[in-house]
Amino acid sequence: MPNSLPISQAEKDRFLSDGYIRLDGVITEEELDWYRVRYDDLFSDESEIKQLGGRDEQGRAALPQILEPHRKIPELLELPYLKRLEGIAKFILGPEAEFKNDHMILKPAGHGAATPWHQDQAYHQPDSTYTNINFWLPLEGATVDGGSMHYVRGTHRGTIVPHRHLIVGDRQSAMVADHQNYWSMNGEALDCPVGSVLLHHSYCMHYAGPNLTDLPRRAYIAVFSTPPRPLERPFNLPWQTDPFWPDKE
Ligand SMILES: O=C(O)CCC(=O)C(=O)O
Repeated sequence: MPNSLPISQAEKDRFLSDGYIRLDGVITEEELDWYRVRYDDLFSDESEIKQLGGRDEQGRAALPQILEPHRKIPELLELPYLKRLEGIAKFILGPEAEFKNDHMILKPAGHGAATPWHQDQAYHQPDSTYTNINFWLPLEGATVDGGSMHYVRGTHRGTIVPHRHLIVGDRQSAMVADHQNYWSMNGEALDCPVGSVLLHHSYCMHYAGPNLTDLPRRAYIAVFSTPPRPLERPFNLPWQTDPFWPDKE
């Protein structure tokens, strides 16, 4: 892997203008192999898994997730891949950008469900504005049929739209933005070849399709951010305090 950052000025400008981008040649096969082994180890421990998408009619986990894998495997933070991401994050957001957290979302072969359209900002504390970049790495690459990501251009420059929980009353379940069809009509789907990574801004509206292939889609997501900027008037994000919102209205 060359020492120079795998991002050009033109790619940075496109990220700032669109709110998302694909970068190629960010991780080697050898590094991916390291992740693949740890990934499967973590998912073999049922007690670590959170259910982002509940279970399907056959009782299978639709969207299993591991939160903060670096707490289980601290070496993750020392890997050259994460150092590379840190360099990219600083290049885009400035020297204050640093690692914030990570998670893993598995879409099991053949039945991994869609991750609904949402903004990551819907999960964040309402008293601050966050500028985060999610680095979305599918360990064997991802096609659109295999559950790759979709984005709506320019949405990172807007505000937080209303959200609710995918499963009413279940705080573990995914956030779902209002008007899913509208976002689908305006979204762009991106393939992500092996070794590439997709980046999106925390206000960017995004979605990942169901996994229709016979291979699992194993995504490792690392988040980098600048310090949150406190707001004089906090947002009101009722779904954060009331998992039944807006069904009780
Ligand atoms: O991997 C997925 O299915 C969704 C990822 C996502 O929503 C994110 O990285 O913010």
